Amino acid sequence: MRAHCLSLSLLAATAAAFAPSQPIVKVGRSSQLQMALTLYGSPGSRSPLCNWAALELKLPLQAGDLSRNPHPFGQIPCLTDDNDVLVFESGAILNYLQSKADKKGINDDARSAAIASWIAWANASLDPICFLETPDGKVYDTGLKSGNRRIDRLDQLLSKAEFLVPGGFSLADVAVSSYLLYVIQFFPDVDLYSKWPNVVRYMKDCAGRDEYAKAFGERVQSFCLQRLGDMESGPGTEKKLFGMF
Ligand SMILES: N[C@@H](CCC(=O)N[C@@H](CS)C(=O)NCC(=O)O)C(=O)O
Repeated sequence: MRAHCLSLSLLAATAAAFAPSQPIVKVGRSSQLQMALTLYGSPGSRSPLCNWAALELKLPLQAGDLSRNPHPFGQIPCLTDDNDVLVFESGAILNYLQSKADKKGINDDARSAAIASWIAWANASLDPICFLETPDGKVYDTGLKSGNRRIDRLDQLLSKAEFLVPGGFSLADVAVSSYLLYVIQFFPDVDLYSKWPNVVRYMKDCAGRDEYAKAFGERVQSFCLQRLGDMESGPGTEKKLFGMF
């Protein structure tokens, strides 16, 4: 998802159907000085993954007024903090939130380095595998319908560990699982289980978290868990995308 936006692509209808029914965070007054973490984003885009990260780290986020989005290219998500901090690119936002949390807690360089590496991998390597684009940036398919040696390796790693970084769930998992979970929302017929059962187990563990539901909405969570469960049960048990609404 480098240049494209899930909500603005040919998948717009699907994204809208999955938008959380409740606002995730309180909308800040645009005239106020932004003295807190402020996220410019919208449901149906990739910005909920930043909400998910903040919820996991227990960092309060307020929603910014999109008409004042300071992103240099006018994109979302974009984050500001304490007036003079501006962060754009979802991966950079996750890293910034992690660094805020690290300042408050026990700092573990090895864990922070691993988290930053997985966040970069999700954006630079996993995204182009998950979302195949036309030259003008429209998503037309997912690379997860066929075999992929990177995902084979991911599956192998997840056969030996519950989450990506030793020490438990982290923003590495927010970054990586968000992309994988977007794939099944936008391409619900894709079967991941026959090739990558450990990845499917991992996706279920990530999507099952309360913070995932708070960020993406309970309907998204239920759909993902149902779809992943269907994959495990075998072909022919798939639910139609809108069957649950
Ligand atoms: N690589 C960027 C991609 C940002 C992006 O493509 N955002 C989309 C929404 S998901 C957007 O703002 N599209 C409108 C535009 O590009 O003008 C990131 O990870 O933050």
